[in-house]
Amino acid sequence: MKFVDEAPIRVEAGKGGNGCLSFRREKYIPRGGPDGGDGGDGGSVFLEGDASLNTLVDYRFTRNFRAETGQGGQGRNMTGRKGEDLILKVPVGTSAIDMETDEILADITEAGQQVMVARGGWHGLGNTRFKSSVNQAPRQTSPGQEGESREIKLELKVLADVGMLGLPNAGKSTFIRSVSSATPKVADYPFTTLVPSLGVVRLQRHRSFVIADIPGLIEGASEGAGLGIRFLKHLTRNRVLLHTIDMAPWDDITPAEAATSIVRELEKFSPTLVQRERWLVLNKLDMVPEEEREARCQSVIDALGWEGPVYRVSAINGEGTEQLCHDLMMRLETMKEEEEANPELAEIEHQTQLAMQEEARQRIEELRLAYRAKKAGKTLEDEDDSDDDDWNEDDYDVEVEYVK
Ligand SMILES: Nc1nc2c(ncn2[C@@H]2O[C@H](COP(=O)(O)OP(=O)(O)OP(=O)(O)O)[C@@H](O)[C@H]2O)c(=O)[nH]1
Ligand SMILES: [Mg+2]
Repeated sequence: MKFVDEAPIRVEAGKGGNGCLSFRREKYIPRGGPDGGDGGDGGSVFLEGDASLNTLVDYRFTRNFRAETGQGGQGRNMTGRKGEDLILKVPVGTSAIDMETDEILADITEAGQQVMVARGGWHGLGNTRFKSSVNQAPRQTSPGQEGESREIKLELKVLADVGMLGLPNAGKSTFIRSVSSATPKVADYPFTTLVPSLGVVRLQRHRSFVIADIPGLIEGASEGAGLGIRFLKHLTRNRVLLHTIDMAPWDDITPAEAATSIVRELEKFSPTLVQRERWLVLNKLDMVPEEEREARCQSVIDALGWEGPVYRVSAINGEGTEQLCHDLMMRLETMKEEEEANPELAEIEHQTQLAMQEEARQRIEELRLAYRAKKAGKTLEDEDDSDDDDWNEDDYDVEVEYVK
C-alpha cells in the first residue's frame, strides 16, 4: 500500500546585496578613486536527501522557507557577505514540483543529494566596477537581484512501517485516530473500515512513522469470509504488526479466542507473515474492571503462548498509546540502523518480503480458482443463477494509492 504524502511549501531565495557607492577619502589623497565594493549573492534554497526521514509531516507545520539576503557592498572595496544557503532535509524519494508550471524541479533519490529549488539573487556591483578611462569617478552602482521564489509541492510515496491487525471492532481505527492526524471512520459495528488508510505518527521534529489501518479480519477470512484476505497483502510490507485485541467484547468470543483466531488466519494466509515481528495491543482496558484486568490480559498471553511485547492500552482515551508509539519509533530506528550497518540484513528483509508476497499471491490465486470452479459448477446446475458473489478480481491486485 503506497500513499502519496504531500506538502505544499513556499521557498524564497535571498536577494543579492546591493553594490556600494563610495570614494576613497584619505588625508593627503585629495581625489581618491571609487572604492565601493560589490554586494554578496543571496542565499539559495536546496533540498537534501536524508535517510533518517521517512515522511513529509514536518513540512505541514512550517511552510515558508527563506534563505538569507546577501549583504550590501561597502567602502574600501569590501564585498558584502554572501547570504547563507538554506538546506531543507527531505526523505529520500521526495520529488519537488513547481506548482505554477508543473515542472519537476527535483527528484531526490539518494541521501546527501542536493538540488537547488530557488536560486539566490546575484550581487549588485559597486562603483569601482564602473571605473573606466573616460570615467574616473563613476557614481554608478547596480542593485542586487531578487532571489527566486516559488510555490512548490513536495511529494513522497510512502510505505507503512506499522500495520494494524485484528478482528473488526477491535479499535484499530480508534487507535490510529488517537495517535495520528488521520481520521478513519470509527463505529461500534464490525467492518467499519472497508479500505485501508494510512496515518502519520509524529513524535517530534524529524521523527515520524507511518501506520496502516486495514479492515478487520475474521475467522474463515482465508477462505473468503468477511472482506477476505485481500488486505492482508498490504501487511507484507510493514515492519511491525500491531495485533489489536478487544479486551471487552460484546459478543461471546473471549479475547483469548479472538487472538488465536487471527493467528490461525494469518498462518493460512502466509506462514512467513506469521513469523513477522508482531506486538500485542490489548485494547479497551477502560472497559474492564481494574481487578479483572491482569487476569484477562494474562489469559490472552497464555492462549497465544506469547513471549513478545505486550501493551495494555485504551485507544479511546489515549492511555498507553504514547509509550507504544515511542517504542515503535525506537524499534523502527534500530532496524534501520542495523540494516544500514549490515547490508546482509537488508537483503534478508527484502527476501522475506518477496517470500510473503509470493505466498500471498499463491493464496489469492487459490481463492480465485476456487471461486471460478464454484461459479462454473453453479452455471452448469442452473443457467439462471444470478451471480450474487461479489468477487472482484481487481480487488486482489490493487496497489492502493492514497493522496492526502
Ligand atoms: N471503551 C472503549 N471503546 C473503544 C476503544 N477503542 C475503540 N473503541 C470503540 O470500539 C468501536 C470500534 O472501534 P473501531 O476503531 O471502529 O474498530 P476497528 O478495529 O477499526 O473496526 P473495523 O474497522 O470494523 O475493523 C467503536 O465504537 C470505538 O469507539 C477503547 O479503548 N475503549
Ligand atoms: Mg476500522
